[in-house]
Amino acid sequence: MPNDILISVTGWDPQGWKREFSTLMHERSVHDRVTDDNRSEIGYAVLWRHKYGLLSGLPELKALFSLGAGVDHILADPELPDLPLARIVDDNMTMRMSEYIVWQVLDQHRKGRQYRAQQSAGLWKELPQPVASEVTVGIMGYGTLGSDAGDILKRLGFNVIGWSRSPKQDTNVQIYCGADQQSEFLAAADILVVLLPLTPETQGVLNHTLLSKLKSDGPLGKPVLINAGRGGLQVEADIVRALDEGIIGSASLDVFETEPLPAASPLWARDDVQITPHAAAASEPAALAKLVASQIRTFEAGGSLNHLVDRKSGY
Ligand code: NDP
Ligand code: OXD
Repeated sequence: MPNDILISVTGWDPQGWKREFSTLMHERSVHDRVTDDNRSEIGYAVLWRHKYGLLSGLPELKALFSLGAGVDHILADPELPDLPLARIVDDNMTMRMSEYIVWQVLDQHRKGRQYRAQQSAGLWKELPQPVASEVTVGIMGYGTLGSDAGDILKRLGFNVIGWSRSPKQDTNVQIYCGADQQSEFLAAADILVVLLPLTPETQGVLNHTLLSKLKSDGPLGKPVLINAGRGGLQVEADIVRALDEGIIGSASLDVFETEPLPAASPLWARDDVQITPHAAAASEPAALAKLVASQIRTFEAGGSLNHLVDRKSGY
């Protein structure tokens, strides 16, 4: 039965992934391109921003794997075959994302930007500092990544709340749910952390109207935005406007409407915006190839794939 693996990635070097899969699954071939010779041998496709249309010409394809937690880059393929699609849920990735979120929350909370500016100016001046328990971190998208970051922030003493699509029973934080409770959630948040997937429902959700609903008189002064979900969630012109109008005080952005962020973007020059190049939680071949290889082995033994994407909801 055809069971070769196709690795189709853009923006990343495929060789590290090819090496890992070749070592873990040495009984089969691993390809980084489709040729007339291998087209009918490919059983599985491992994807990160693959070339759209590529998968529709593979007659023996049985399952698709995203090399990231997000799958918007796969679902946007207009010729995507109707096959099971699994995404990454892995401790290595979760830990990396929680590191990023905790780093940004603490930097914003402890006034890192202001102290760095003071150091540049040779200024010795203590700034007022609320204790963490006075600050509410609202996490939009309380799934795998959001809930792990939430747990750690809670242990650091922050008041954590979450927003998700469906209600949650067994969380140790207050969860607001759906459009009905969004305004109440936003009005309670001093720091808004965004870890939503990009779906038709969430596209452009971080706009001026939403940012205007954040708590305006919290212990940090102005509210803070941290987005590590997807660039398509945010309207960058609205973020710039909200910063200029003092609706938000600063932003940490890891993801952008267009990546790499174009040189002409007004975000680059702002000292109230902290930019990282979609680096919050890198996909590490050594860790994640193991997960995908074990999923393939389970699938071939007749078991079910974990972390399957629901195409209807888009995540
Ligand atoms: P999950 O699917 O585990 O969690 C997604 C959360 O978002 C869930 O709580 C879900 O609600 C909620 N959600 C989805 N749609 C809506 C909606 N319309 N309204 C309200 N809540 C909604 O995903 P992960 O936590 O694993 O990953 C989240 C995203 O993080 C990825 O999709 C990806 O885009 C991004 N990411 C970014 C990285 C980076 O380096 N910058 C790295 C890894 C991921 P419910 O619980 O009810 O389903
Ligand atoms: C992901 C990402 O979705 O790195 O995993 O953005």
